[in-house]
Amino acid sequence: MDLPIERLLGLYRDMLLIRRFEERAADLRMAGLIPGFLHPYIGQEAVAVGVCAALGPDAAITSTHRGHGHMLARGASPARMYAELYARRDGYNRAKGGSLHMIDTELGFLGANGIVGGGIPLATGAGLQLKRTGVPAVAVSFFGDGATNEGAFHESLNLASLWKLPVLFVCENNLYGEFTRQDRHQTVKDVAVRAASYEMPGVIADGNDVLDVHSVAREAADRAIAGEGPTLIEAKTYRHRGHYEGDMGAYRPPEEVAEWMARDPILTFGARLVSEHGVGQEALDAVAGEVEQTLDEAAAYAEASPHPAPEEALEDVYADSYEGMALR
Ligand SMILES: Cc1ncc(C[n+]2csc(CCOP(=O)(O)OP(=O)(O)O)c2C)c(N)n1
Repeated sequence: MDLPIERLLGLYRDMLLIRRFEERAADLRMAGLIPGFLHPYIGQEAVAVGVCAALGPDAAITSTHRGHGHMLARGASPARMYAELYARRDGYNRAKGGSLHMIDTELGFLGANGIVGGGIPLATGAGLQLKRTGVPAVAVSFFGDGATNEGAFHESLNLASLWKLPVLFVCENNLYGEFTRQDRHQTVKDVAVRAASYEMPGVIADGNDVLDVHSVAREAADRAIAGEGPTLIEAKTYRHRGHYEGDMGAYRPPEEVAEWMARDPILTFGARLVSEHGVGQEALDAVAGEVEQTLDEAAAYAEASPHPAPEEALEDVYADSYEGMALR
């Protein structure tokens, strides 16, 4: 798939934005400015960016506990995301979501989710709604290899296949579920083979190659929109850091980490842009400069945002009505 150079640079920029957003968030947390846990997405950027670049404006997306990358790839505001991480009033969810449960429904981003596998049935329901209303778009669920052991994964794939729903099930296989190697929690090596049980295509993508992910996602989305049903995409990738910020990852062999670090999705894509697409190093440096400026402004916005008042904790918690129906 040939993408124009501006789009390729856009993919590079989006991956770098995710990487630097999280590296800076980790520093801000160390400095005591961000409360709570962070589960870094660093190393997996090509998956979110490759998939989201294949989606139209009506797509619905569900995410995981590692959700910053998916949300930024969908085009969310880094400033409002930092404000949410800082637990400030101008954050996406007015400090009630935090890192683990950030939502932007205007972008069709139906939420990061602390429940492993929790987003999979939500995306399936969104796919049902897209099909019922005839909107030519897909619902996408991102999840990890560990989530494919959950009942919700199997129930969702079964119904999505039976009803030919326009859903992309995107498994980011980073080889570990929390601190447990994949071969200690699953009999299968390739999660994609699980698609066979539900008579849907199971496709493996190189999760460190943004263009490969993009073309696999584009094909799956085209099939889904044509009424041919869901696809299970397994993107093989690796997280560079621990399960959460602060986990030193002692359970991973250093050779394995080094091998994957050498295949860093951003460095390899940058090198390809230079060698295969004639992009100058100064153009990549300019993108990096823009990303830093965006994040400087985002952090300043978050810091300037007020803390919510204690009584605001009870706002936006319960619905007063639902589609015209009064609730009690
Ligand atoms: C239903 C449920 N069970 C267990 C947990 C604890 N937990 C949090 S993350 C995680 C591992 C998830 O692994 P995976 O789905 O592969 O995602 P990854 O962390 O690799 O991105 C577990 C078991 C949880 N949050 N929810």
